[in-house]
Amino acid sequence: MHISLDKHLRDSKINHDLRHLIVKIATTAKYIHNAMQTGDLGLAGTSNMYGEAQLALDVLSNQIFVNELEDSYYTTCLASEEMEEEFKIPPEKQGKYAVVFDPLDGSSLVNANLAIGSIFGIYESDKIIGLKGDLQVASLMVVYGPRVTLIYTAKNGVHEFVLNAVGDFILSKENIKVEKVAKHFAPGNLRATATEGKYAKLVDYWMKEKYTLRYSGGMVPDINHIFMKGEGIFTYPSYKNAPHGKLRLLYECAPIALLMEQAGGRATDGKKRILDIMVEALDQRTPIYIGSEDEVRNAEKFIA
Ligand code: P6P
Repeated sequence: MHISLDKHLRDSKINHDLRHLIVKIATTAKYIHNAMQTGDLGLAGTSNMYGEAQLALDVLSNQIFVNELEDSYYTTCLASEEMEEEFKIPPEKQGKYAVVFDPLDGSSLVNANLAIGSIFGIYESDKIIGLKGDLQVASLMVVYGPRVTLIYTAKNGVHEFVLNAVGDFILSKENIKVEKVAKHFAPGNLRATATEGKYAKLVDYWMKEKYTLRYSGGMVPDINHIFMKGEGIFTYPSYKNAPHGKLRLLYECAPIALLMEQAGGRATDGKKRILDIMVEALDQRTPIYIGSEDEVRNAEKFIA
């Protein structure tokens, strides 16, 4: 018997509002997927037949998520990689949850027809600055690939759902674990090996040990590969041009770190747990080493 996302959330005794919020995000992701299939893949500034300014897909995706989350009546405030400021929900529409998201991570890969994704973190809060990833009550990512899949945790383990032909997300993999010895590696920011000798040694180790490279340039599909294989390591280090790395703590690293820890993996900035890092700014960046626990600890020794 097929288990829908809503039924899985009910069976996990997830409270009414959080359950509806997660289902709302999943439903909205279907609109984004549709826009990706049919929408303008160009840059903002083009116009459609009505002469309306056409939105780049990531701007359009952000707009769709903001509208749907505001009208869900479950949110207090929103923050997105596509917005400079927090979006405060009007009092009459206020709920309990702050939602932070990257509406379309890796959107630059769309015109190469590579897989991309959406990432969400959910906090029971009416503000965002001062939070830590550990305080997330749930996080999820949607992978727009040959199949559209959604992976979520509400601190009840990690579970994957696949979008079926009639538009329902159906349970496809329950209690995902990342506990096997890593054989795959996803070394982001290889340009840093030119100046960061410790990172160069780490990458060299993986190559000498004949790890299999799996890196697409999209964090969501690259992390999804680790969940699906049950092993692997994804890294994106800092370097002189980006002393805090490239990836965002709030919108990318913290939601994905919660998923990885719930699956038994590890996620750090090379020293500190990602989920322990205080959010001091919306666009705060962090280096990230994430995946099979032993592999991440091994990587930490190289870059210490
Ligand atoms: P680079 C996509 O732009 C992104 O934010 C992540 O999805 C991805 O892991 C990373 O940047 C890729 O960065 O430097 O390899 O292009």
